[in-house]
Parts: sequence; structure tokens; C-alpha cells
Amino acid sequence: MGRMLITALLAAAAATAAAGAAAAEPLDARIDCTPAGGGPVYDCVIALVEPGTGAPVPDARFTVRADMPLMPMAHNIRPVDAVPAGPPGSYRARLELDMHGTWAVMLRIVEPVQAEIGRRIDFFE
Ligand SMILES: [Cu+2]
Repeated sequence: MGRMLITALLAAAAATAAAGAAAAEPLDARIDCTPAGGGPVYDCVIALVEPGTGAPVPDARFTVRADMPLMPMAHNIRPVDAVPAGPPGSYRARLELDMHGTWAVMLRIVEPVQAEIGRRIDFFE
């Protein structure tokens, strides 16, 4: 039992390492969204950090887009540019969704590395 768990964890680590090598998620992101007031519109603060050290990643350029995993093709939310929010490695973006629910928020990063980071976020009031 214990050995199986360890094997599973090692497999996960190997998969993560492989994904990292392919530049799938070389950065880590924490996304905090709060209602902007008036409909399903949210102001999101995005903290970009290096996965190993947790060091903030300043001077990044990326767009933020959102889609509903359970409703593919149903929504067409315009991607928005993230802008620096003040502290290094902190950015903000306003998401103008068209309904509440669970959304997949995707960061398409072009600087300092090319990467896509996805987070599943529940947007309810
Ligand atoms: Cu939907």
C-alpha cells in the first residue's frame, strides 16, 4: 500500500518534470478574483512565482482568457492583457464573464517564458 502510493507520487513527479521540460508550466500562478460589481464581472489579481523558490516573476507579459469546461464553445470571452498590479510579480486583469459558474482561467504567457497556466475557478457571487 505504502509502496504503491510512493510509486504513484514518483510517477506524478516524473510527469511534472516532463511537463516542465516541455515548458508547459515553468511558472506557478495564484489567481484571486473578486466581484467588480454588476454582473459576473471580476477583478483578478494574479501572482506569478517561480515554482521552486516561490520568487516573484516581474516584467511578465501575458493574456488572460476564460472558458467554461462544461460548456465548450458556448462562450466567447475576449482575452484581456494582464497589467502590473504594483508589487513585483503581481498583475491584474478584469474578467467580464457572461455567467456565474466554474470557469477555466488560462494565462497565456509570452514573457519571460512562453507558457500556458490553467486554473479552474468557481465564480459565484
Ligand atoms: Cu456557461
